[in-house]
Amino acid sequence: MSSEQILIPDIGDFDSVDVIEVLVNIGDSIEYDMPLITVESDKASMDIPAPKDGIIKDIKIKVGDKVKEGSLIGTLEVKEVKEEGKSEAKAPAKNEKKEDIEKVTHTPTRPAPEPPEKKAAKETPIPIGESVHTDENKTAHASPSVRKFARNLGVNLSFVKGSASKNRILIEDVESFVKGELTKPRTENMGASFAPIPMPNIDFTEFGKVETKPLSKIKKLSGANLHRNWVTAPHVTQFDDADITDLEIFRKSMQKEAEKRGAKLTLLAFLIKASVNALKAYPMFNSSLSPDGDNLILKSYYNVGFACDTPDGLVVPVVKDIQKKDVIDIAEDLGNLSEKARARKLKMNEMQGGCFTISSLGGIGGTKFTPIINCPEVAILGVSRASMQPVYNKSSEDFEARLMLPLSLSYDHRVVDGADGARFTSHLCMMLSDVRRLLL
Ligand code: CAO
Repeated sequence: MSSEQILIPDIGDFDSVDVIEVLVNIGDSIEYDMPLITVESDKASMDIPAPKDGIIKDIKIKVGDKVKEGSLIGTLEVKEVKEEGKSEAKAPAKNEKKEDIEKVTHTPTRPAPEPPEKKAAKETPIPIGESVHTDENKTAHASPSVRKFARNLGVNLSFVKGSASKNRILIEDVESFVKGELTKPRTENMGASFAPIPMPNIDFTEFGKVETKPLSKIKKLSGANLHRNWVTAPHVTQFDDADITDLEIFRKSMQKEAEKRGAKLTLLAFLIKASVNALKAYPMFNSSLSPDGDNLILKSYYNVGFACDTPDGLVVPVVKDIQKKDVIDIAEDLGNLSEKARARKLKMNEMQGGCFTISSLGGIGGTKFTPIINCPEVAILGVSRASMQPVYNKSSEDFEARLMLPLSLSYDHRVVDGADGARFTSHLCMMLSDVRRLLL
């Protein structure tokens, strides 16, 4: 065995390129043409292959170094040549090198060189991440070694988000993409035509100035939950209007008493009270499906979550044991929990154990909306802005101005039938329009 220096070969017109990956370690046994390092210019990335078979004795460069033709990569203990021609050391000639370079610019009009991985891609049986769109795959920003890694796993790189500079895809990105795909709910039974097609990867800067901001942790987490809940539970939304004219008069008359106890008596407190009454009347709304979908778990406790808008995103604190509380107790809990939510001081257990959720946008505006169920709960009540409406009174045979509150109840149709959905909102409306019943 003899030692030889490994140098950067002729890499064409580039004066200096960045080392973005070192693919071997000291002591590694390597074969001729195996990629040793990956370098990247502002337009392309390419692997520098081993000039001969051998063992890596030392490595003189690291990620982030700038190199050019002739820079020292390290030392190779060269293996004896047994097969004629196999370990013939040669730097790639200029015309060969061009084919190795993988363009990463998005230039669809320029035909890309025949990808050496095309044949291997054909051999890959089932790609992870929907169908393989070879054109998009080609334009993904990744080094040849990462491409090879992805190809071996059947991953379409156009679905993988790169975490390195200029969104370059690393091996770790491919690994976490695969992990994510494997934990996604299975869609085999949906049939190919129902599987979602991939989101187009649009370069918005082509149309104007843009700014990219990272999503907050809360937004990422709630987004994943909302998406799961939306695709898992077949949603139906039942609309109704509750006459809260008398309730509002009563609420205002009770405000002073509530203030003495340090609470602001809000409409939401009454809505929670009325919801618990309706949950007792229609227990299937106070249930969850067992994870295997074979049983309904009916709860004998009454905890109601409420969607709270915070500067960092949506959180859902839970008011507990409502059956033991009056409306002012509930109002106190609402005040404390909302304050904590906005100060990011909510504890985990203050967001757990909910049976039903209320999302109130009434203080902001809007006439109706369809809330997404907070699974594994089976229903959620959306509340919009109350407004004065002309309502026909059968007794007086005349229209009266009444304060009407729009309600939207989304429920999981696997658990709740349409008729029960309508009964539940009717019950709620009855409770909200008759304060005496509500406070009984
Ligand atoms: N119709 C008309 N006015 C209403 C109303 C309704 N349905 N609900 C509340 N209001 C009025 C109140 O009377 C109050 O007015 P005053 O200041 O004049 O008294 C004002 O709106 C503020 O109401 P509030 O202090 O009672 O607060 P709230 O109970 O409406 O809301 C909370 C509390 C935590 C629910 C709210 O702050 C919030 O975060 N809402 C957003 C929830 C959300 O984002 N849901 C969407 C989830 S899905 O993305």
